[in-house]
Amino acid sequence: MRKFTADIGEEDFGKEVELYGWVHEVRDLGGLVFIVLRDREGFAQITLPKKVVDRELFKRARKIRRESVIRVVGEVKPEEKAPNGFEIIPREIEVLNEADAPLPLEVTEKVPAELDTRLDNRFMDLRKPRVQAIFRIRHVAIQAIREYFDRHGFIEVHTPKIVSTATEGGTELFPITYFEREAFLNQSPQLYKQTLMAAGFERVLEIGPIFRAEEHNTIRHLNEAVSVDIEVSFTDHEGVMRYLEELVKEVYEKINERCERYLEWLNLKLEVPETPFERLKYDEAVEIARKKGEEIVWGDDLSTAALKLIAEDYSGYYFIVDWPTESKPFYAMPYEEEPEISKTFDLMKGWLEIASGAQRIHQYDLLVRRISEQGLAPESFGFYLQAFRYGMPPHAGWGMGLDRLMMAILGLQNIREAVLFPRDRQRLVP
Ligand code: ATP
Ligand code: AMO
Repeated sequence: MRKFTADIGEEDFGKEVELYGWVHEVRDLGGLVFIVLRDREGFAQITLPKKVVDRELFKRARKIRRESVIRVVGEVKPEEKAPNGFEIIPREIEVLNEADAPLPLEVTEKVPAELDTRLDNRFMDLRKPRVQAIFRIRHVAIQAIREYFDRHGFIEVHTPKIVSTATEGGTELFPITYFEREAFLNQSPQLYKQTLMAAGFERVLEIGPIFRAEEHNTIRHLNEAVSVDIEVSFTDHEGVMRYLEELVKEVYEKINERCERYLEWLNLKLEVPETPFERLKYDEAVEIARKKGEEIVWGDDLSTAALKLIAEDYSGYYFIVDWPTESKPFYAMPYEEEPEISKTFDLMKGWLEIASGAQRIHQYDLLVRRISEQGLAPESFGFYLQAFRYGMPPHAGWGMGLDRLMMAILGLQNIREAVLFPRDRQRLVP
């Protein structure tokens, strides 16, 4: 019977199983050959005592090159010294695809490799259980996000990724040629998810790529990232912050429930964060950084240096709320009684920004004014503005970088670790 290595247990002792996988290691002790087979769920020891197995098979087995793909049929025997307490005495080993030598990268991790070398040989790097684990956990995180929002009455949508305008400030756009016209890769589904509020969907979720022409090379910026976006009608910024903190907590819980093996491969124990997350006002955050010696002009975004100082006091998840209106995009709702600050928030984990969101302006006139005040041309927002003229409900929403969330949950040192094939200034392949 075909099995994954991890599914083999006591009930299989004395029975024959069929395994498919890669040759992780071959140890040749003369009269005894061990092949460590690796599949997507773990390892199995294939043991070939010269005196027991077929002679032809024994001769072939000791020559199989590492990372070749094999099929093994054999009997499961209890063996205390083998990983997981069993070994397979093979009746048959079929090489389905032989690997070349030398290998471009060590899957056994006996030799450490630079991140660049790993990313250059990503297919091979991804074979490492520790690296596989990241993506198995990322899968569960996405599952948890979908389940959470499905339960809360959201519908999942897909909006265009080829667009005609910027939404998050004009400097970080990738222009493309769209027949006779100039177009761009979308920075955020912002305008479309808001437009869907005018369409009456009330609660939407999108999980999709965003593109930003970030020039700098940092451990937290990608040029292509995956963003989890929501937009909700008849609520304010506080309403969507509650979804966000509850969601983050639930993602941790579901990972703990469903990813025991993968957390073990990463040598990680996840502590579920407590909700509600603390709300730190922008003004208070500025004060903390200033007291620690950082010069900050009120109204500016918080620099990485400032955020690192703030994170000395706030190491877990927390919100920075009530940002200066001028530091946030045009669609953010200013407080009525104090319009220089806005109903906005960033979700932080220590110094790392995970998400940002706001209550939105839903009044046409105010929106046009804010677009102009930010030095943008209302004419280029035609389809978007139109949606505000014929019945736009009050609404709020946020966007969360999925890659950043994974970085935060798994404690990864570089965002590229959370992405299969990362795109950065230097990297367009693989
Ligand atoms: P987003 O870009 O989605 O708003 P972010 O976390 O990428 O979120 P930025 O606005 O890009 O945040 O940057 C946050 C702060 O970090 C800003 O003050 C910015 O000047 C600073 N920053 C950005 N890139 C770098 C960099 N490469 N090195 C140091 N500081 C940086
Ligand atoms: P913002 O520009 O803050 O907000 O982006 C939302 C979240 O997306 C992630 N992110 C990135 N991740 C990796 N690499 C990047 N270059 C990158 N840029 C952004 C971050 C960030 O917090 N329209 C608003 C959201 C909203 O208000 O609904 C927006 O795009 O985790």
